[in-house]
Amino acid sequence: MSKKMPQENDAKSADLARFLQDNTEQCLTTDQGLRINDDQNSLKAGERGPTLLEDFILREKITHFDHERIPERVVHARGAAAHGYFQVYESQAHLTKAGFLQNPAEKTPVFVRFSTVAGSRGSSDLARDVRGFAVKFYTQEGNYDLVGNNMPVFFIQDAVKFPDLIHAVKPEPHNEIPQAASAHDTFWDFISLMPESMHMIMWVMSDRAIPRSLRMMEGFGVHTFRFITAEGKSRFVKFHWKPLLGVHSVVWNEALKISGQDPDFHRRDLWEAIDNGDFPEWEFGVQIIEEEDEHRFDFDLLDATKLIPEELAPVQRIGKMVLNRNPDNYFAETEQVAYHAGHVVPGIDFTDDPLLQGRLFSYTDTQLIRLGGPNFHEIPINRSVAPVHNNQRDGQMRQAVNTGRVSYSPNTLGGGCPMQAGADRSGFVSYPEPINAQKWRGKSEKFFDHFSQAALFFNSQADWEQAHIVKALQFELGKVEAPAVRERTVGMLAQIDPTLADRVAEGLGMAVPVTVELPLNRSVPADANAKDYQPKPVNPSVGASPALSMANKPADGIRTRKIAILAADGVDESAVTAMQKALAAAGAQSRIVAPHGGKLAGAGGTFIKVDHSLLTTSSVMFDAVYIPGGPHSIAALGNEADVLHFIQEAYNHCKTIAATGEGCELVAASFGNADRDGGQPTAGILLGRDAATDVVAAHFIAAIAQHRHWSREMKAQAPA
Ligand code: HDE
Repeated sequence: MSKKMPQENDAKSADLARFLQDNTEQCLTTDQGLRINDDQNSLKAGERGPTLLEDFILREKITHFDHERIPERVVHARGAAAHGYFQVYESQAHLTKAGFLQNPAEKTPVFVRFSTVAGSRGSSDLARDVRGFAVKFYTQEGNYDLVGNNMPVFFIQDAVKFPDLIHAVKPEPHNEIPQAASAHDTFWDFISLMPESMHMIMWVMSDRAIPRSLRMMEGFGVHTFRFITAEGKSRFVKFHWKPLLGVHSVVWNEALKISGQDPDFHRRDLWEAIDNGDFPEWEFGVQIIEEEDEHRFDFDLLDATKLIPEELAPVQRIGKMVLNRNPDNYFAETEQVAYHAGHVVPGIDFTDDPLLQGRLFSYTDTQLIRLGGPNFHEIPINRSVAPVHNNQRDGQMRQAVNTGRVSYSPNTLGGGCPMQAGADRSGFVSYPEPINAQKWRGKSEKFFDHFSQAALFFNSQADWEQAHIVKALQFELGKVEAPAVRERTVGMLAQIDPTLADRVAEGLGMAVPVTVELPLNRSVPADANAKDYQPKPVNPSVGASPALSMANKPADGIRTRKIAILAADGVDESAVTAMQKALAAAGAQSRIVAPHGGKLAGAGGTFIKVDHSLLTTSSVMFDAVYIPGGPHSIAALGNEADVLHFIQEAYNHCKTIAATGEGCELVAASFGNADRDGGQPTAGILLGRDAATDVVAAHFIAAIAQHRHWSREMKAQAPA
């Protein structure tokens, strides 16, 4: 009998149980099941002798190791994923025949992978970047992949520009610098020549590109898709994911520091939340556009650089997704999962969006190089729960042992199997969209309104959000060395909003160019049949869309937020306990941060476990800070430069800071008279010198729920 390791034995559960009972059976073996006697020494000629080529055990082990890496994804290489389920609230039969959207009692398993786009597999989670939000639904009708992003639009309108975009943003080819960053010449050179990218540029320069947590991001299908009913009626649909924890971001200075402190910040946050039973949840939303309204808008529904403002087509929340299980093995699941924009089920169909159409080719092609052959659908994470029957055979790493001699259709020798389902047995039927057109290389006129929705986005942001966009552009363009690239980009920004361009130019110490050099690719003669449309100025009717601002997302309590409690020996332990209790009751997590690890001796003689020494963490790892009293504790903390920096940095990042007892003196020592701002209390600073801890805790919790206190940002700041 073979002596496989239990985890490799996925079929025979009785064998597995027996193996688990009897640990002595778990001997180390070769891949052929041969028991290994000695795994510490290679086979040698004599005590000091040369290693023998004969050592097949050594060779098997090293050979496997040499082949352990596969090509990383060309984009979205860095990711983190989780298992969960999706449930529809009520039948959507009036919109689509998709099986997983019919029955509220049915839970459809999902596997969701979040990612950054530009960085390599080992890059930081906190890069300024769009995040991938890819959901694989394992439905009874086959796998459905909604391969989206955390931003509702994209840089380019046509798939043919994708390799150019990615080449431009990736590290520059001569020196492979910079890693996971768009702040360099080639990216902005490309962008400055692509006016269609301006709307997406507003999004990636906003704080949406530096989320507080993957659990606090929206998700979007980006393209317009179709829903098809059982009667064959088609409607246009845009897909949304709305996180129940709200939509929150960090600030750029914080992102830079988190990248050093914990490059796995998002990955760890997702893992720990699921491990703690704080399961991330999103509602699934749809915007529906009737077929007859296709041309109702100023923009083209097929243009992926445009969104449909929620004020024009409300997002209907039709179901919920819960992520409740971490992967068992990163490589087997998160790395080997293969999403594809073309994995659809009956009831969901494509539109002619030229970006989407190109994606339908790309995803299978990329899996072939990444996963090594055409059988990647047999890797456990990619397997459909619906039975698979077809005449595909053979190929690299084929797992299925197909029996019989028939591998073609039509056949009689195999009883005609597998048979075509036909539409009446829910076989997939493409929507019969009528097409009567000339071939050409070009786009419709509405695609050329590049600036109106960029202006819509900018106009819809709160003051602090606009300020962050301006700063981000100053940072990115400040890293650009070629003056002409900076000028062209600022000229492009002036097309969106002259005040935006002025503010960015001021920070760069340059003037806004009076005329914008037209992008090079526009000077190329158009296809003989195509019309030569030019970029249009901002549509004067553009207003604001409140749904686009994070400031308008509903407040959502402090569930899963992380709060630092700064303490040293002699801390007032009753204050610590009262605060910990209040925070835990609100669903938050508190951590004791102290000058040393191990335990603290409280003023009353009890010991408190330290979670982090000051060396191993910093304020950027937390959402808020509490400083309890205790004269000895405060005296000790006051001697630590790291403590003062911790408090100042939390202040500068607009986080909530609370103190009780002598803790208030430490806050004052950190940045002067911080609780007063022109006689008014400073937002988010709660000092309760003589107040009961639970009273301070109630205010603290309410203040943390606001996420950040942006009014502080406009004031002069201590250096962080
Ligand atoms: Fe992708 N994209 N993409 N993309 N994409 C890939 O497929 C591609 C686009 C998105 O966690 C690749 O398996 C082209 C838009 C996500 O595994 C590749 C174009 C959107 C992920 C590919 C686009 C996305 C990918 C690389 C322009 C948002 C990660 C590895 C037409 C709607 C999925 C892979 C995961 C991954 C091609 C544009 C989302 C090369 C050609 C727009 C979330 O096939």
